[in-house]
Amino acid sequence: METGTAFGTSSPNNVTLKKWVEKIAALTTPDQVFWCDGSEEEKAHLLEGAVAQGVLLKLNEEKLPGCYYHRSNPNDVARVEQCTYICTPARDEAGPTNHWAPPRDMYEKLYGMLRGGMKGRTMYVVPYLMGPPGSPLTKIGVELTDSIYVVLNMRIMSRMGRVALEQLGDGDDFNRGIHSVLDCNPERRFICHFPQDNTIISVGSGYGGNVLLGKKCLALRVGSYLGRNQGWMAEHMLILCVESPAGEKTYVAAAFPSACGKTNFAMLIPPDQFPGWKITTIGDDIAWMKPGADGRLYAINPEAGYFGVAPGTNYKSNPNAMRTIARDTIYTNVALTPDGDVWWEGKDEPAPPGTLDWKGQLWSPESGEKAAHPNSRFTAPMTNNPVLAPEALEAAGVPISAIIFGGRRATTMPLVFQSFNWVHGVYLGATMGSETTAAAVGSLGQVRRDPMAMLPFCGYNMGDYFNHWLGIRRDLSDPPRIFHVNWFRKDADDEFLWPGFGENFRILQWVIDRCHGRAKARETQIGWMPHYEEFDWTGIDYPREKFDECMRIDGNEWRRELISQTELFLTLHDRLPKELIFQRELLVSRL
Ligand code: GTP
Ligand code: SPV
Ligand code: MN
Repeated sequence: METGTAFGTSSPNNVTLKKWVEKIAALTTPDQVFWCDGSEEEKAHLLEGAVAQGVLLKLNEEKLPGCYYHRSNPNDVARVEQCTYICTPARDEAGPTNHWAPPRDMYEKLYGMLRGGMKGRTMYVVPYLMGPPGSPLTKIGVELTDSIYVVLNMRIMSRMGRVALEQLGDGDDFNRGIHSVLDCNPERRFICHFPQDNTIISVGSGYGGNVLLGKKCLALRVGSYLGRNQGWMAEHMLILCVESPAGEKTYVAAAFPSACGKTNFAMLIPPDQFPGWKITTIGDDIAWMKPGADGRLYAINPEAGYFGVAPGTNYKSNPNAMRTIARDTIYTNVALTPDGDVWWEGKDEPAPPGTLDWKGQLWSPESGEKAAHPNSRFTAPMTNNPVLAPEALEAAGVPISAIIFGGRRATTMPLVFQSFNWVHGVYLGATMGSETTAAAVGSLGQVRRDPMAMLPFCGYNMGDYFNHWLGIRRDLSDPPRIFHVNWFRKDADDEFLWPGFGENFRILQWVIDRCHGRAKARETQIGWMPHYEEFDWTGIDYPREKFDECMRIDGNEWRRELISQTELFLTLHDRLPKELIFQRELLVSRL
């Protein structure tokens, strides 16, 4: 084995880590092993290499300083839930909502595929932290990968390099992640988790959530398993801070399924009619939460960057995201303009002639195809965000006052309502439904149950997960209030009934006012709901009739909703907490 460059040659003294890296190198037989330190010099070196290999294309330095462009294999553009496994000794531990395989069998199969799999390539050793350095919630991971694209993305999405090795010291408590693109064959694509071993193995993909192992694999699937055992929660949630003109800060976490508005909500700009109000971002995708000594629920964002949906992002819908991705960003599967700029459906200006689509083909609006893949993404450091909350960088975490659940629902679900209490709120999360999106391979626009937006991400039995949610309440003397929202309800003409984006601030304001005991609500069959008068409607033409339509509880729609919820409960019957069955009965009798 050679170490052909001055970069990447210095390995740390940690014996456990070194032995494991040697073992995997012996299995995968890369041409060289490259130890990442996370430095600026190393970044420049890696970028140069990625461009030379054609993995990345340098974008227009004047328009997009420090930005790069990547096209993935067209067969590899989203998460693959059917190839994602939770490998626990007993099938029951993974539960009916996860794919399962016995660890022994899966290790054997994966090691077989990995044998010699990195021949001719470099194996990068990527040490990283999920969470701010020094936070008691922070976890250490090491990802071994043969993808330079993964290294450069992990560098943005996590605290990568020396900082992680320093926190590890001579310890052996780190997540072991192995990733190889192999030949990027969908038939040989597996994303496997071994929660008991704190190990992840991902083969056959080079895309986002399948391969940035700190994100969905560690921070959610393995994280949720660790959290259950250690008394904390790993959730698919954004975290934001609402600051009032008087300087009052309220922290809110919200779980919306993939491509259902977390990044947008986390960076929201209040409408002009609310001067002095400010939203700052703590996180846009993942929250780790733990009850504090004061009985409140504290949250950190384990990530350091945003891997966000490009289509639909523009200076009107999300100006803060546009500013965040104006520099030092990697773009994946968007369209490329002739002057080295990027484009996607729903960007501010139309695409200039000569634009190439995400597959590299000459594109025009008449082609009838999308120029950018619907799941095309940007990877940007969170420190680029003009409204980054300073708390995002601090180890202590923020006390959460409200948890919001929300799905993408054309019907049934009103714009906003509040749960009666914690158990009812857990029921709202547990029974959440949402239409499927391009974030995962499969059919689009089908309503499915996606409990707490965690269906693809819960690393153990979903029934036990609900129990964990209920149990956390015991450590909270001041629990967050729980709400449900739906920005996506449609009218008979298939138009959204609610303008969404920045206007969501109006809803958020009612939510925080409820938390502080300042806003009124009426009791309905499904929860507490606001009156039209509760909102400040200045600056927006939103008549009462439209609001009523958006808030309507339709008996027939709720009948279907209950049947669909019951199907999930039947699937989970043997571990479903009785509290949730009672909640269902109460709802039926109220309806
Ligand atoms: P993941 O990164 O996949 O977990 O997604 P996310 O939840 O962060 O979703 P994101 O904020 O990126 O939004 C996904 C899509 O929904 C984008 O195309 C947005 O433009 C659109 N969207 C976000 N918020 C709203 C809203 O309030 N109303 C409407 N109609 N669309 C929205
Ligand atoms: C999601 O699908 O929820 C994402 C994108 O946040 S990925 O990291 O690809 O899973
Ligand atoms: Mn996500």
